[in-house]
Amino acid sequence: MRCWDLFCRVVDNYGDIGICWRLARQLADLSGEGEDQVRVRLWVDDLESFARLCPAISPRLPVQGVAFIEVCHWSADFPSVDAADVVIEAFACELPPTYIAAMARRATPPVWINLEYLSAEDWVEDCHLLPSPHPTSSLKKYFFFPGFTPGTGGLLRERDLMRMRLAFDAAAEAVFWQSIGIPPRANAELRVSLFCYENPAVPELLQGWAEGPTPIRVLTAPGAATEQSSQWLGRELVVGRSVQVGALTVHAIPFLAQDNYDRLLWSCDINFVRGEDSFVRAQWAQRPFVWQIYPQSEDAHFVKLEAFLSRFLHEVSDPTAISECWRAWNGRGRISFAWPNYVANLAQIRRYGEVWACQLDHAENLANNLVRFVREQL
Ligand code: TRH
Repeated sequence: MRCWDLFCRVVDNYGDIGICWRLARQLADLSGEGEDQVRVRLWVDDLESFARLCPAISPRLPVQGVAFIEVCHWSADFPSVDAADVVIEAFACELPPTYIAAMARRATPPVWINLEYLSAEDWVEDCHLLPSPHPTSSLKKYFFFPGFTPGTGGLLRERDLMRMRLAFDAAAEAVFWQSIGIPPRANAELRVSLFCYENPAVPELLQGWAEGPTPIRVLTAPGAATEQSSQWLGRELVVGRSVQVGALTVHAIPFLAQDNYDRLLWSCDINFVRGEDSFVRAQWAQRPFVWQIYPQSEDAHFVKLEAFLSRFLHEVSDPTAISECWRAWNGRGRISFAWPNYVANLAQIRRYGEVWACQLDHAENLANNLVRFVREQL
């Protein structure tokens, strides 16, 4: 049995803890034997944000056990603890100096890994698993890059995800809608989830939907999606209530527990997602999705966006329906011009998403890749 310490700082938003929580659960769920068995301790500096994704978390407890994981509050006065066999520093979150000293004191140095952000760019394969010596000790840190190709660390995916996704049929979907207080689907209604950063294209998209020929119910996530929808409507949206304008019904939903957010993605016809984790989950959902990438200064994020588009659309004969819509959603082009072509091709886009997810499913998942790498180092 090996002990793994996973460190997570919530910088902003939910991606940091969303990814760390998935990784912790997937590591704890590995069916390894002997030394490949994993005991996970997760250090998180912001338990309030964590509790939104996982309601079983109590923000007041310094130490608690959830889903076979020891969850510890990472407070300013870090306790004196023994360092684990494997240490994962998520997104260069900077480990406490006393913990680094404990790592250096071990007879066998721990395998120290910095988990990086996901990117579809080519350079990722060259940098994946590069070591970096620590300046004042004999410790070494490895950079572990998630990615879409076999030369990278792969993607987070539960070992039974595709089976669970397949088992989620129309009856399960109906139960899910009822559980979050959404009425059954009306005939021909298009159901859309909307999770985004502040985005100038939101009002234009809502206006187009309200004036369009298809009945659409949009489920807005807390934050920018609900706030911008409220502004467009000229009245505050109340969670659980719907407002109708023309063909559009806007319905604000609460922040869902992470597993329920997955079910939401599985249940909608189109998902607007953002950042990293919801973007990956939308791919596993096998439903058409539109990605708003995390914006960076000097438009650096467009390089990442295009890198993903060229991988994703590699085998699509006419990629413009998707690429024009995604670019417009990210500020390049008009969403009202791109949307009609997108929605006209929805059936094909959906079929293509299924093929894409099956291709990704053939690759090893991130947790298994991590365990294999650790085994090679120790
Ligand atoms: O919240 P995000 O914008 O996180 C981002 C990205 O990770 C980005 O790369 C990083 O640099 C930045 O944070 C700091 O989007 P993301 O990555 O999709 O994470 C959202 C998480 O919240 C994801 O795990 C899904 C979860 N979620 C729920 O559990 N319930 C919900 O109702 C919603 C809307 C999201």
